Amino acid sequence: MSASPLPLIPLPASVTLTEGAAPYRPADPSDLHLTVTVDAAAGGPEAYMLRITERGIQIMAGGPAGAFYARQTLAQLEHDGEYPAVVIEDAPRFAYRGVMLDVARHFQPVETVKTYIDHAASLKFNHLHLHLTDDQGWRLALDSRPALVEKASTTSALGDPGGHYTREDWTEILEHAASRHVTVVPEIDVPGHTHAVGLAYPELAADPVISDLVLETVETFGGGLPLPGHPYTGWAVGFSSLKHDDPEVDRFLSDVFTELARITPGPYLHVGGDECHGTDPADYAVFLEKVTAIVAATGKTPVAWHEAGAAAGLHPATVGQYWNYVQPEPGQDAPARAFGSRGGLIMSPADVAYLDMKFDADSPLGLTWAKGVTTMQDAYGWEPTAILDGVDPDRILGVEAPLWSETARDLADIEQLAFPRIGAIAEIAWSPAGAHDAAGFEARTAALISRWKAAGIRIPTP
Ligand code: TNX
Repeated sequence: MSASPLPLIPLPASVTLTEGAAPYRPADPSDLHLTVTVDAAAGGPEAYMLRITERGIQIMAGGPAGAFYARQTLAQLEHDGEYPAVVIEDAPRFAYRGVMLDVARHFQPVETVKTYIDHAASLKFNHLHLHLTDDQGWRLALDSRPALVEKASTTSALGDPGGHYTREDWTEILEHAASRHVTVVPEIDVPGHTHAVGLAYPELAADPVISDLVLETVETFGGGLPLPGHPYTGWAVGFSSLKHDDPEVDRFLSDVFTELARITPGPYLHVGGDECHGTDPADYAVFLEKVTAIVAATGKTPVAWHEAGAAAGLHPATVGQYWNYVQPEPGQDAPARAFGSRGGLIMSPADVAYLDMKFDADSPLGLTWAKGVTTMQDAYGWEPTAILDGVDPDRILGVEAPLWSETARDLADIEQLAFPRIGAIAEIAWSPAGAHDAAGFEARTAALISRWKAAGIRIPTP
């Protein structure tokens, strides 16, 4: 079917309403007469079948994640204590369905991260990428390098207070994510976006490179120029770099990524690699080759922003994360394409998938650099396998919606930027390619918005 009359996002692979059957109304809302069977024969680990009859609810799932997703679907189907009589057979299109939260520009407390995990998991996302370090702060305590949070975590962008996650906080986030079948992908961004590292280890940091882009950003948004040894609270990018050809930097990378691997259960460690405008391309390539080799040696799979694809000797297992546009700018597609023959690609085109772009020109929240305002139609109207010519669709691992936090100070800001566009990315990530249907999606979104609001989620009123 092309459009579901039911308020389901993401749209399941198959929805069949049982003709003539009355909705199911459990006599006792706390007892749904629910049977759950988990059996690999029911499909992949995330697949499920959900059958609702007048007598009760039956779930058959390929694995515990599938049973969890069946319950998310069930929650969207409930209306005034009733459930439609329906048979749903469902499985995801993409294995990697991610959201990203930037907790470096504005630190976010554990509770906020947990709530965002809940929001994402309810839409069947299964990865949370945490951007843990940037020029403005280092947010994860590491035993091997305690000075990082001691000296470089106390402030945020706009001069707001900072913060960091202790090891206990980190465990709490990981456990909460796991309980929602969400894998955490931690990012330590190198060699650029490292002004904060210089607060703790001045000897590792190269001098800031003040480009025209930096001057322009400071002119438009304020925040002043970055000064070595002083916390940076603006949001210019591309001025900082770790040194090259310095054995102390190698030791730093090895300490940081080895410890990160030890405290992270998931398969991926993100090494960043974006916007190194002040770094010589040859030095950049050597750096990315080194850091992806360090990560691979820990047994984890490195992930890097797509610029890193230009480095010929990148570790061959490295996954690329594409963040240029749906129509790639000249020179952006070649490095991204190079991941087709490495670890594959996660697609985050900035003009459609960046939840920190403004949803409306008048809102103080959000940025506009990625082709201005990103509407719901923009967020829904793209095809992840059609962006990079010459990359086999099988090499597209999935989709991720980043939310950078230059303007997002707290959960209310995050929710207003994310909702309802996060639903569009969820559907692109989960639903079959052929099921996409803008009119149906709009109707389903309208139906869900009132529920999201009733659940306390802050959603901008159009
Ligand atoms: C670009 S996209 C960045 C971030 C900014 C973001 C703001 C990418 C890999 N880097 O440093 O926060 O724009 O939208």
